[in-house]
Amino acid sequence: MHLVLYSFRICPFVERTNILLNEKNIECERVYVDIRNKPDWFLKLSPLGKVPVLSADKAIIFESTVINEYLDEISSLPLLYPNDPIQKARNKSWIEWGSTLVFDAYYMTLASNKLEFVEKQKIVNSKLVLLEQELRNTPFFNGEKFSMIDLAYAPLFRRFDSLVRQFSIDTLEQYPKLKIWSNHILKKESVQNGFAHNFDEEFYQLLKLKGSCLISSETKNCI
Ligand SMILES: N[C@@H](CCC(=O)N[C@@H](CS)C(=O)NCC(=O)O)C(=O)O
Repeated sequence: MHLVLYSFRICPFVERTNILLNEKNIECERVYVDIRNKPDWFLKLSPLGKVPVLSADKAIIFESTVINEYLDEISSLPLLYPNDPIQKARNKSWIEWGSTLVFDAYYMTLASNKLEFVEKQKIVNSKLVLLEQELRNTPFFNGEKFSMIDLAYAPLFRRFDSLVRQFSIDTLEQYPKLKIWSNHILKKESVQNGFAHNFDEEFYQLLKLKGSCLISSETKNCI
């Protein structure tokens, strides 16, 4: 099967699929798309005009969760969801929920002034409190085994990690179980190789481009 992943270098949803491809040792060609200036051929290919899009022998599949479930099913065992239907459904629920948190965190980092940053930070924190309650003191969400839900949260945790490294903002400071979870996820090779090799720099440039108060000199006191 010939797989092509239409990608963007710093997209959390593409990164989810990158990690799955690494975890399952699946070969896949990459085509990078300028999503700020989408070419016509891409708009014809992608029904939502978004990445990631997977072409599997020219069949087009979109939405990162759907792409990942498909790749999980066609690749070697073990499957990346728990077998138990209720656990599986709960994992899916929290993956969907996590997708909205990715956007909340993104809007927080793009805040153009301190007031806005604090407002968005409150939204993120209100969600992290809930997520912390879902965790046990295990390396991964379902226990010892890395699964789909762990890779789905990796891009969020990688961005939080970058905020610590570059701006000394520790979003997970008050959430010990989330910290344990994040550390275990980010330690994995399949995860590390799912991000651009210069991720921190790319993330910085994105914030700069978008006018984040974390970068602009006059509002360096954003936090
Ligand atoms: N729900 C989608 C979200 C994908 C998404 O938002 N991709 C962004 C890049 S990270 C995109 O392509 N944005 C272009 C646009 O919205 O016009 C998924 O999980 O695949």
